[in-house]
Amino acid sequence: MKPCQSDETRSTCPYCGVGCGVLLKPDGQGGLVVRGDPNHPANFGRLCSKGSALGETVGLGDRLLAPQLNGTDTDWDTALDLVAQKFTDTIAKHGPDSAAFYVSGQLLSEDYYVANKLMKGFIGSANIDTNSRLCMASTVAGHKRAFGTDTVPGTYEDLETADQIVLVGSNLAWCHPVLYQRIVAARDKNPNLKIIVIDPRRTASCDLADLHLPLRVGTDVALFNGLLGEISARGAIDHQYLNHVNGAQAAIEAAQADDVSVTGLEASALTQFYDMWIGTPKTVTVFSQGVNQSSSGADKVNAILNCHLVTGRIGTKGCGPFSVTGQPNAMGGREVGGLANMLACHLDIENPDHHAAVSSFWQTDRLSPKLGLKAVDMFQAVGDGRIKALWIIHTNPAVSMPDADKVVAAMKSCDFVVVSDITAATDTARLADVLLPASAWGEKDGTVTNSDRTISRQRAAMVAPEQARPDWDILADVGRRMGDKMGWGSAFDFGTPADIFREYAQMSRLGTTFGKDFDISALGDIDNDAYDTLEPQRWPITDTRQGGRFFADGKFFTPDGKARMLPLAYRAPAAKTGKRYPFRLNTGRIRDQWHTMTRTALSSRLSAHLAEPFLEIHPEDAQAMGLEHSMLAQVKSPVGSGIFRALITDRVTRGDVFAPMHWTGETAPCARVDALVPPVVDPVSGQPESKAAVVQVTPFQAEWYGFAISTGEVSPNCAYWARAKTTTGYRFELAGSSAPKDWEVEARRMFALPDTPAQIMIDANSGTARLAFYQDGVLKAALFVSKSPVAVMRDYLATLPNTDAPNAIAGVSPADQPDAGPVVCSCFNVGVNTIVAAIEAQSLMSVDMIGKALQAGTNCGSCRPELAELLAKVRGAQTNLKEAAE
Ligand SMILES: Nc1nc2c(c(=O)[nH]1)N[C@H]1C(S)=C(S)[C@@H](COP(=O)(O)OP(=O)(O)OC[C@H]3O[C@@H](n4cnc5c(=O)[nH]c(N)nc54)[C@H](O)[C@@H]3O)O[C@H]1N2
Ligand SMILES: Nc1nc2c(c(=O)[nH]1)N[C@H]1C(S)=C(S)[C@@H](COP(=O)(O)OP(=O)(O)OC[C@H]3O[C@@H](n4cnc5c(=O)[nH]c(N)nc54)[C@H](O)[C@@H]3O)O[C@H]1N2
Ligand code: SF4
Ligand SMILES: [Mo]
Repeated sequence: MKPCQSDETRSTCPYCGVGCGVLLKPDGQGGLVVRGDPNHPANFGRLCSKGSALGETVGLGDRLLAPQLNGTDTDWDTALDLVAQKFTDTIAKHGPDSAAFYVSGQLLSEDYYVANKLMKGFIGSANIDTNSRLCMASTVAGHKRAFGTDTVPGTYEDLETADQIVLVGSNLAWCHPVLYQRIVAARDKNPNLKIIVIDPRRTASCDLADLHLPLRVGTDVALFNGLLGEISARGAIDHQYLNHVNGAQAAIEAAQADDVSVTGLEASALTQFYDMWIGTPKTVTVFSQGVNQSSSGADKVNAILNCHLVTGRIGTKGCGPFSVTGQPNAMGGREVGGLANMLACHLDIENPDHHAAVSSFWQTDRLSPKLGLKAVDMFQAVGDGRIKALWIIHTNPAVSMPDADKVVAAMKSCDFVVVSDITAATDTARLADVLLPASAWGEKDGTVTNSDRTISRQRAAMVAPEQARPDWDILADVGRRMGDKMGWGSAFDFGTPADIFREYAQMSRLGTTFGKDFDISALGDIDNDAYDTLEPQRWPITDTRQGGRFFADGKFFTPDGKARMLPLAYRAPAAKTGKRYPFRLNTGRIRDQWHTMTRTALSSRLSAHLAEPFLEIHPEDAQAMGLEHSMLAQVKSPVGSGIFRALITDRVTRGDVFAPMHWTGETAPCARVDALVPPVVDPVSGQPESKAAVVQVTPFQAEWYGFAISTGEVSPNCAYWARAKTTTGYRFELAGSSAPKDWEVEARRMFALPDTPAQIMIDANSGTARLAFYQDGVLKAALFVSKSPVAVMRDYLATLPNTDAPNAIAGVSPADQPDAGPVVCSCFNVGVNTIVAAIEAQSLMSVDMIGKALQAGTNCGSCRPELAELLAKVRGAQTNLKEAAE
């Protein structure tokens, strides 16, 4: 692989916490050519499907290009004077705690630092919380309880040097794909590397698994208590290491008193798990949202840490607990103090010495003395009027917060809502009084910290369009405008991200002063050139220490320097299933979309993988309610409702259903999953229980189903619709509970094509309608309607707009043009039908053979687990992964 060329910019991928290095080159047409950075220690040149498609998501089509006041463009002075004035007036009248910032683990550390300094240090309230509350808070709490600090002990190399990797509540193949690829490569070298997946669902990550434990949702504490009891019973305790640990006896007794049968796992599977875990010293336990997003999330984390502490398996090569971060700067946010219950640099708000030191460092007498409101409480306070001025930056809470409809209502009722985003087309941005145009990833400079504490530079490869400005710059400007009147404007005199980074790095020296581990003070005097060329490096970065692992030496950051094991007992998820709500709703991610899809949905390649929101449901559950393949499922919970395409699969167990979190008011308003999730939180971490709502599922009684393609905007008016980008425009799935009187009138309205010539076939008796609209001889839009789920060749039809397509109305491809089917390999655009046909015709026997025949899976590798499943399916094994897209 070629190293960075002179015309390329070295930066970091803006998606997941793997933190891959990317090399960027403008393509001259407003896009970017993106490749993996062969010299970056996170990915060594690899990228996943989302990273590879970054270049397709930087266009200006949807960009917000000027500040807006109540939906009308304005200039920066007007917008920011108003923001500063409103926040100043609000805190003068109602006190600092009437203001709040809700920010994001996708902010750069420099953005985050300024937001935190402004709110905690000068507005004087700790009401700054972040979407990391929905993501990492349970891990932060668990780490602090066990280690006295929020620190990931190990490094990515541990995944390659381990003899066993246990994935707990982590779908690494889809959510941290480059780490998954590193594991695949490690296993090729070391066939003895064992993989265990602990997840109620059979996910793509099970492709590699030697053992899959489909435990009941929420029962991880019981499982790891079972393991701890067994470690003790088998005499596998590391007594020497226990000299550095408190609480072992009590933790073991509590574990022995717990009941592992709540996991629903068979005794033989449990024994196999115990044998494998206890018998393999070099074990890394990777955990993610199946652990964190739970009302017992912090306990789940500590249950895992207990097992590593009691065996001394921590901080050595190939060994340790490993919380993988979700967002690109989730870790940086924790370092900078982005959460409402911490100060910057791992210092504590309520510790008077820390408070005094930070006050002195920032030269402020306004530093908040108490904790602020955590995300769920914050939006409740917005709803009941305690918070009157709210600034939301780089996150979309109208979609991603639990009880999302109530969050929307809270924002609507709030006196003053500011939103900073790169687009106005989000559910949250639509609720803003003031909307501020932020520079996007490809235009921003700063630093991020990934899952293994490596700090990397993001560097701008493009110029920010029109009036867009970096988040740190907007925040600092408001800080100066407020401070000029209140006497602290100079605290925000930052000219560049390097100025902020220097101040932050200097501040981190306080960490060492107070016996904390986070310290990057060796970078405190970094000059602008050195900041520009900063190489990825793992903290701590001090005069005496660079990177490395933590805790093998038995030194912890608790008052007595010892780690703590905690006595834990299983607690069931807060909501109970019963007659009214018999199903448990699990939620999470898909391979090719990022969260609320404001960027990934701009790529037609990424949108072709799973083009529609879905509900995974077990075949027997579906059959019992008469729900058939391709029908829609109506889902109701105690707080909301939704409609999803039924995906009937034994990937989920009976009684569980799973839906992705990605769809929004913009892309499928009926399938916003967080409208169904109640605002229940973990009592220790405040993290919402996003994966364990209870719901009722029934077949949605559709009077008609539709499929549409269009080059332009479409305005559906029906109970269910879902939109996906195509190379030629959009495709829509539609369904309604009552049919319009006249399909031609409705189609012309929907496509805004009042006079365009059309081919029309309507059969009132059978309830079918087909309409294709042509302008100047090319297809502009088409609609296919039927009483049952529409059977047309969707992926073929999606390619037709803007061509002459004389037979579009047939809905099927001519015999000489086969339908490729839903995309599996998004790098080379290879569809499921093409792959199945090749496997059959060419007797392909391996994923590599598929690669040789079709290129599929040979670039980013993200689709390799699905190729393996397809292969198994065609070869007769019982798998059905691609049903999601069929
Ligand atoms: N493609 C893609 N990748 C992403 C993201 C994205 O939006 N798209 N987002 C990034 C972010 S911010 C995050 S936080 C990470 C999340 O990464 P992951 O945590 O890997 O992703 P999820 O799909 O949310 O959840 C993982 C699994 O937890 C399982 N689970 C649910 N309940 C339980 C339980 O009680 N116990 C156990 N053991 N498992 C359970 C689910 O079935 C699911 O398969 O992904 C990051 N990477
Ligand atoms: N049910 C359920 N709910 C969940 C989860 C789940 O698994 N299940 N997962 C939770 C987790 S782990 C997470 S991390 C959250 C994620 O949820 P969110 O943070 O709400 O999702 P994003 O789509 O990443 O929102 C980022 C927003 O920032 C905007 N943006 C992009 N670039 C910039 C920029 O440079 N500056 C600014 N100012 N804005 C920018 C984007 O357009 C977008 O609107 O969702 C949480 N919600
Ligand atoms: S694994 Fe994919 S999404 Fe995550 S940082 Fe790397 S390229 Fe980006
Ligand atoms: Mo996350």
